[in-house]
Amino acid sequence: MKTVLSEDHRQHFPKGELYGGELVLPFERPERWDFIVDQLKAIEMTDFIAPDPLQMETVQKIHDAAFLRFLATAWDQWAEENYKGDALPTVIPARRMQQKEPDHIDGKLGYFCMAIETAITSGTWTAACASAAIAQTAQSLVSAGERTAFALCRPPGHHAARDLYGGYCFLNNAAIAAQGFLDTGADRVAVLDVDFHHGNGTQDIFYDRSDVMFASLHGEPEHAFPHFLGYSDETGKADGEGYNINYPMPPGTDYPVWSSALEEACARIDGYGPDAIVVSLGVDTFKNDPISFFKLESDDFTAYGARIAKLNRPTLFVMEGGYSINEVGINTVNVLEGFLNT
Ligand code: OKP
Ligand code: ZN
Repeated sequence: MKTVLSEDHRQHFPKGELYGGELVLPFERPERWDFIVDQLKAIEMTDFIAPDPLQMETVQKIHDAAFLRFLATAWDQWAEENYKGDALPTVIPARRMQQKEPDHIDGKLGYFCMAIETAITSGTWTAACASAAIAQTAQSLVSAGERTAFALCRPPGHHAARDLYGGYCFLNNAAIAAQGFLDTGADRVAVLDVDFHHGNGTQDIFYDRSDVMFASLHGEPEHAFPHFLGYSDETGKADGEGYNINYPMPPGTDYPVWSSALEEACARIDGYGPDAIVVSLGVDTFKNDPISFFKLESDDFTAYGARIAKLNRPTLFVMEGGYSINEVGINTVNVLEGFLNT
């Protein structure tokens, strides 16, 4: 199996994440990547390759032009203000306010965010583009006939919508990969999102489309980020009706419960008959994850990797979350091993 990766992810490392009223060391930090790479090296089942240059045409099918312009220029605009810290939003267009993109960077940050914990730094755009290029390159390997590939994306992507960043995400790597499959001849693509958090961005991007099915297992919005999407009655609209499937689950959910939801999701994906599957692979379902509330054990990751393999479709794994630093590598690689050994 090939793993696509780049050192450019280090360019995104905010000094702080807004959490519990403090700026704390970001949960989503470069060290996560090191633990995953170390574990990939230990299993000796993967070749490492660098991404090809980013193909912006595909990115432009997923994200709005104004949003891409904002991300590309946000840091420079912020720097002109001579603020002391990284770029964080302060004001958002809440209910009954105008939804118009302002000129001032303080307004733009709020206009384009879906959550305010995530800072933009001087290297954020470089890292986000590299992350998307990784997903594209790994997708093209699978489109060219590889059974699977691993896109070791960082920063993650599934909270990013057409015109929204936040929840540590800027460009929606999984959505860009799904679009890449369609542009390379696939008729139908399924995105299976196993990250603890609901993939609101991916859902929103494909909500009115039948060429991408989105299935997500996640913490109930009543209790878990992103709080404002991910209910089970969100089933898609227009052409997309019936192609969006959410499995919200309560605090304390363990593998017997989680895996029965996975079983249902797999049955739906099987019935859909996709030409390719994109797995939004977050391992923050782990019992010791510091910001999540599911109770999966490390061996459970191997088990569900094997279950995904039984779908027997070309499968791309795209890295999302996972914040229990010491186990993020083991749990991620367990999924890949479970898949490869099946
Ligand atoms: C990104 B990904 C919990 C705060 C949550 C943001 C979480 C972003 C998760 N008290 N803050 O889906 O792993
Ligand atoms: Zn997550």
